[in-house]
Amino acid sequence: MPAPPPAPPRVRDAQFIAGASRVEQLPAPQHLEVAFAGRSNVGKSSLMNALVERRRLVRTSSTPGCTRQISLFEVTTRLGSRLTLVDLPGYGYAKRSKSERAEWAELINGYLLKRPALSLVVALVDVRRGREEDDEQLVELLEQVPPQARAPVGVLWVATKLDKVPGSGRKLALNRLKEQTGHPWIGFSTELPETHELLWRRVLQHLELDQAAAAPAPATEPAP
Ligand SMILES: Nc1nc2c(ncn2[C@@H]2O[C@H](COP(=O)(O)OP(=O)(O)OP(=O)(O)O)[C@@H](O)[C@H]2O)c(=O)[nH]1
Ligand SMILES: [Mg+2]
Repeated sequence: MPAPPPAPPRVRDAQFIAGASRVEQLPAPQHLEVAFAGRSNVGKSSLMNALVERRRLVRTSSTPGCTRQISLFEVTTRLGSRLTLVDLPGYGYAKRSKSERAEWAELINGYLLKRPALSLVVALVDVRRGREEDDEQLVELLEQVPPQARAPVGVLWVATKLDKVPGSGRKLALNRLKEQTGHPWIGFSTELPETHELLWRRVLQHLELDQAAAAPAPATEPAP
């Protein structure tokens, strides 16, 4: 049977806007922001490249601790909506000096707690490791923001590197994570394009962007 045709590209344009090693250096927000958070090496930067359909827009590395700054990328979807994707340094990388880890924690926490345009955190966990203590701390951190300070920030949990689990075990692995944590998971792999589409859909749904085109056409009134 012939393979189904590839999905049309989601992204019209994606550009690097700014990088900052201190929250105060970030430019004022232009659009709703979606931040990618998770342990070092979990695949945040790679996932962003896959989402924006550019191989090397965001720097990645097989060595943990690659991303040291907060980087903002402006994305224009095929339907013309704009949003900002935010690459965060990874947490939990033990081989850094104590002061460096403290600096990163301040940077990540400062961004997550204070950025008014932050609308959604995509929280990444390696499908083979599951949710660990650092990841729990991320949830606790997001709960610290007083509700009156800004609109509530959504969290999407994503299990990365799904290609490392054999095809037959993928659904089971995601179900196991759901049982352990009590919330649903989206599986993702840079190697499995079908997983990119589902994540895009969830992100855009949360931001209420590009929804008109996705909704079924309204039933027309019969002519009198
Ligand atoms: N097999 C496989 N490898 C992946 C996938 N995603 C990322 N990787 C690899 O995992 C390593 C880390 O990827 P990055 O995207 O740099 O990870 P990161 O979370 O941004 O890491 P830090 O910047 O250190 O926080 C790289 O060697 C990637 O090629 C995936 O879906 N499947
Ligand atoms: Mg990175």
